[in-house]
Amino acid sequence: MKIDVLTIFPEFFGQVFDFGIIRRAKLAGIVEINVHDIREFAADKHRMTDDRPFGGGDGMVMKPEPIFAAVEHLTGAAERAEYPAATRVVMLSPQGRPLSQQIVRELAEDAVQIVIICGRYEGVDERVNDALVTDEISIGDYVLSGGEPAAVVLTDAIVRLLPEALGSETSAENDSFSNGLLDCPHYTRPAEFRGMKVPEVLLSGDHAEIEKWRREMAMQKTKKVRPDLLEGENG
Ligand code: 9D3
Repeated sequence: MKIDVLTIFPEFFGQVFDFGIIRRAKLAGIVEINVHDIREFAADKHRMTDDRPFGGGDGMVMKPEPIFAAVEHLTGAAERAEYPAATRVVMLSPQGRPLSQQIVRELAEDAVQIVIICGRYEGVDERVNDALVTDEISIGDYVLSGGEPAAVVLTDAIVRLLPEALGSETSAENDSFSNGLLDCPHYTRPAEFRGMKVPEVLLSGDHAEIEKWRREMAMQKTKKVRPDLLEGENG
């Protein structure tokens, strides 16, 4: 898979994709991640990426031309209708569909190339959404200063699902949300720490009882903090 991030703050990403599973996936050739400065695609002499909103109002709007030029350069197609098969262009914005593990799974399974556009200012010229974007996504109901942190979240969630990215040490099938429940608590040595004891059942060696306990704890935790997960199809 190829992931291309479009941003006016390329330095923001620094070494953020150079650790853990993402680093390993890159080294194994499972994913290629490139960050591009939208300014590099601005044709005017001041390399302007934003301008004042038609109709008035506060703040600035990201101009369409540099984003169209960047997406065309990266996908080889001028508009959504002409993208190569399995190309997705994601707009990260507060107006998007809330990100879920289902959306992450779909992108990880279907996409060969994902272009991620990080918005800034008050917004992006709507013609970008109309002609280029295949998926407009929000990462939740809180206000960020731009799409960059969301691009890190989305990239991380996708890459770890790519076949062979996780390796043998762990499995995406055991994740919270893939079974619709939050995870159970975990313990390691020492068996007693500052008077706090590890639950007896985990020391018992009775694997059937341990499984039962873990399922019960996961259910209790989910009921308490995420009852919405038990109320239907959410992941
Ligand atoms: C004035 C109205 N605001 C829209 C709700 C303006 C505005 C706030 C924040 C415009 C852009 C932003 C920057 N946020 C993102 O680009 C963003 C975001 C977010 O703020 N929350 C959750 N997910 C995302 S994905 C991109």
